[in-house]
Amino acid sequence: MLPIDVIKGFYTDIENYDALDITKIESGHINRTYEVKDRTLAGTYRGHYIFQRINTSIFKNPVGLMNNIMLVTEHAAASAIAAGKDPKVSTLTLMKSVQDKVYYVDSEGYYWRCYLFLPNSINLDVVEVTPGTYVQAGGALADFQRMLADFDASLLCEVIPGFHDTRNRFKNLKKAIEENRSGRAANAKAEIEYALSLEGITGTIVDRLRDGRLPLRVTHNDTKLSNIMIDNDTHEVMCLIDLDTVMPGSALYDFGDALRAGGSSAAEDEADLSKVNFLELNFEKYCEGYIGGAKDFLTDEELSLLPESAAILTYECGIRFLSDYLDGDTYFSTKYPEHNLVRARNQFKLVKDVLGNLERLHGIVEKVMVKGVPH
Ligand code: GN1
Ligand code: MG
Repeated sequence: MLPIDVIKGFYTDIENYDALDITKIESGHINRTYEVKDRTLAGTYRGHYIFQRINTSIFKNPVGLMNNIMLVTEHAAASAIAAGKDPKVSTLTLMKSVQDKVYYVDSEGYYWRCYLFLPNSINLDVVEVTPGTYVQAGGALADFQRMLADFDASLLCEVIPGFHDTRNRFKNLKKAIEENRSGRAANAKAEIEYALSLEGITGTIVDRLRDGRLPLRVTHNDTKLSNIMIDNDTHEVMCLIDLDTVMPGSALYDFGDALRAGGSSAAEDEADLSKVNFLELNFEKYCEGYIGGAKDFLTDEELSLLPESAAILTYECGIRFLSDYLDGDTYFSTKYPEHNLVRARNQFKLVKDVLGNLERLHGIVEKVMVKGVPH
């Protein structure tokens, strides 16, 4: 339920509280989301908003999280204006509350926020997914990073500390193996052995971030297709949504994670590994969109590690699934007992594909760099 005092808690242009259309949006798994349309007495729509209740059992610092979103959306809006674009479609717009914040705390202590609804928008994954979709997805990430390229990422708090610290994720895996809390380690011998054999890749990104070879940037951390909004008529990309996990980090986190999901021929929990392959065509298309939009601000070091990042981020997710399997499924929700092990195997299959094809993938990056990308 969306309490009326929450709606009244924000400075919107809603006048007609008795005739609101309120729809619960079921697609997100973490926050509670409502779409709110305000009708005039004549029945036409005026205000259109998204209200969300922040899940504070996952996001334990809602004030820091909202401060991150406020800083990032304000900066992105200013960049859009400077580039002659409409800020209201280039980024999300937060409404201020009567508590003089970008959030409202209700009488039960819940944190709420309100965004302007992106006009005439739909999610990128609701239209038919084609190779061109990956050009668009890569372009959306490039736009996001470009708008924030001159933003001081150290101003942001780490919403989930060490989220992509692959070395730390590896340490957690070793701990999970030693403790074997679920008693399932014997079922996962091959996966454990494979995971441990790749310790060498765990420092590739984080070590370079720490010693300054890679720049600290704003990362989105959830660049799946359903978090990219497009115009319902033109199908042109508008912007990325779901800014909860915006944090300081490496551009390679977002590129690698996007390919983890978007480069695969199957869902991340497909158990039949013969169906799980890394698709070079998707990699190439994503590179066209991403490099096309980002090559003027990406460093040579970042460009040189794009293929590796796909392997590292996929590996990292794989060891998180494996650790959770060994811990007894305490983090990711599962539908059957071996679900996390199946996911880990699936991710490791992709890692093998990427590591076995690094040279070809580097060739694709070079080809895209040289060819340039039609816009
Ligand atoms: C989680 O909840 P969802 O699907 O957006 C996880 C990601 C993983 C993903 C794997 C905050 O994302 O890091 O890549 O599952 N998000 C968090 O399915 O842990
Ligand atoms: Mg998310």
